[in-house]
Amino acid sequence: MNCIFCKIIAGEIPANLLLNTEDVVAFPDLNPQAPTHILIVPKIHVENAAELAEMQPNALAELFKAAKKLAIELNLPGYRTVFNTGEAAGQSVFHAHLHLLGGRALGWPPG
Ligand code: DGP
Repeated sequence: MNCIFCKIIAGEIPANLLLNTEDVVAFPDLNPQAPTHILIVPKIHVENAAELAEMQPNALAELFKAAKKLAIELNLPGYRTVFNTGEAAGQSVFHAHLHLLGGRALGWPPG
């Protein structure tokens, strides 16, 4: 399967793994939108968060637990977690991933 995140999980493409558990990996986004921008990715290949909820709900919870752990480690006073679902919402990699953003004031509504 030609999936960039599956290749990172398999160690075929290098990434700075900040977390590597049974179900989840986390690494910095290549194109950061904030001083802290980490991708938290389930090891199972599913297209989006809703599919992950159907296929492996426990891994979905693990993504949010990982976000909390990383935010504490990085001393973030607050953070934003985002799933982009579908091209119209900006999804470009079709392997589910949770964006963890922080380290600056984050405006609302998002763009
Ligand atoms: P999204 O647009 O929501 O599908 O987010 C995909 C993100 O993945 C995007 O912000 C850039 C990031 N990305 C794409 N390819 C790579 C890669 O090879 N390594 C890393 N670290 N991030 C990547």
